[in-house]
Amino acid sequence: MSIFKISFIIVLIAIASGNEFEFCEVPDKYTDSSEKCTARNYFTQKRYILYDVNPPEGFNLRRDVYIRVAIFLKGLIKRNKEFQWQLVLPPWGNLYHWRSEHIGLQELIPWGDFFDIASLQKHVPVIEMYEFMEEYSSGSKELQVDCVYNLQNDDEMFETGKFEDKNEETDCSRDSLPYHKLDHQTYDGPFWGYRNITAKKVKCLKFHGVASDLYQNLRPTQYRSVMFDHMEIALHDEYGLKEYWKARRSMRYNTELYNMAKEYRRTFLNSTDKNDKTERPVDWTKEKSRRNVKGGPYLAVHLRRRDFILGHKDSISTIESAASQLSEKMDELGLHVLFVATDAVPQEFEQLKSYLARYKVLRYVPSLSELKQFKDGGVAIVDQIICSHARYFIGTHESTFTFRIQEDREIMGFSSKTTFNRLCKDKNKCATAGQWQIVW
Ligand code: GFB
Repeated sequence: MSIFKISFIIVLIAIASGNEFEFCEVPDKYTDSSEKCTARNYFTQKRYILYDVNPPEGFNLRRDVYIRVAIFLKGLIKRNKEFQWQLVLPPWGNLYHWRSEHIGLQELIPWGDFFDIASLQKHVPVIEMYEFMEEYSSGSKELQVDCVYNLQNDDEMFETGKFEDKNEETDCSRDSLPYHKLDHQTYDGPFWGYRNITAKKVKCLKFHGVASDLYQNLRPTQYRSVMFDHMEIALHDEYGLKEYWKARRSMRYNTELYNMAKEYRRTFLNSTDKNDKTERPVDWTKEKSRRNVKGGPYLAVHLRRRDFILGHKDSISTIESAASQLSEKMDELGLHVLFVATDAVPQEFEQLKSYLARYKVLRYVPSLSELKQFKDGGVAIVDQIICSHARYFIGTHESTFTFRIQEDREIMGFSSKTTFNRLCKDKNKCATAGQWQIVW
């Protein structure tokens, strides 16, 4: 009899007797605990958590929502070992800011195109949507999620300003709901753009509170898969604390994006990890607290334009004022090279360059093949990586794109005063940027 058959029989005996099975290998690495799992868990108790975010939200707020969900899952795994919990990564797509129409539709993009999945998995068990589809529907082309919770804000709380925790099922018959009943056990809905996914149940939830307040809605003996839509409504359990930074540190980018940024820095910015003291362990769990990173010999700015010009009138500067603030800082630091990460239209970038003719002013422009392969999301990450390696960084007030760069710099070990800086609307007349420093 083969070793596999013998092991399988031992497992069956263990299940039948209800005993703990000593050699079971459910990955305990996520639980920080030495408790053994039961054989029953391993073979039958997989449960899947899915989520989506309000469609207009941009790429970098979505990255923040991932952190909330990852910490939610980590806590769940610690607390409930009966089941084997997995987080299904919602594919990227159809974002308002991704405008490169000439490269075709940017939808159903797996996380692996932008992030390093193995790094995420060192924090919590995640799987790509396409893996979930294979695993869950066992070969069938159709897939049905057991229950969708559509999270909704409680308008009354926003009107009165009195906020209290709430988790209350509510009427789902609003016209604006994107889920529609096809028959008594089938709802269709957006489902990230997949036409072959439906839900058995859709429930609406007036919700106010931290993500872990949603544990009570999982009902794992009833549902094998649960999706939370509008997950941005759930608040962080651990904002800014150690667990937050662990989740954030696990969000290493796809290696090819690091390589593209590295090549650009070397070629145009005279910047290498060795000279800049930005060498890092490949494994994020081995990375240690430090504050001695030097950074490449350039100043980087994130100059957010487009919808921000209207949406953040009180803090967005003119191009002329931005140029004046940047040249003043470069002179103070003795830097002559400026890297500009921006969503500005080409005319605005040319205008900025014309004000800064004394300096070398650069912007990363991907080749068509790079753009086709990594899309607008990948190009934005390359911009962020380059900014995160600069000797000094100046961002845009209240932009989540800027926040993610600041976090990367905190993780890498820059002195915070080189990181938490912002452009002011009018030269030098604004409060300094909030400092969300890393906790190790
Ligand atoms: O990432 P994001 O949510 O940041 O949205 P904010 C901005 C998007 O614009 C990025 C592009 O994901 C990119 O696609 N973008 C912005 C850039 N700056 C750059 C840049 O320097 N380089 C490149 N390559 N791309 C919020 C939005 O934006 O602003 C909200 O999420 C809303 O939906 C609000 O529009 C006003 O936090 O800056």
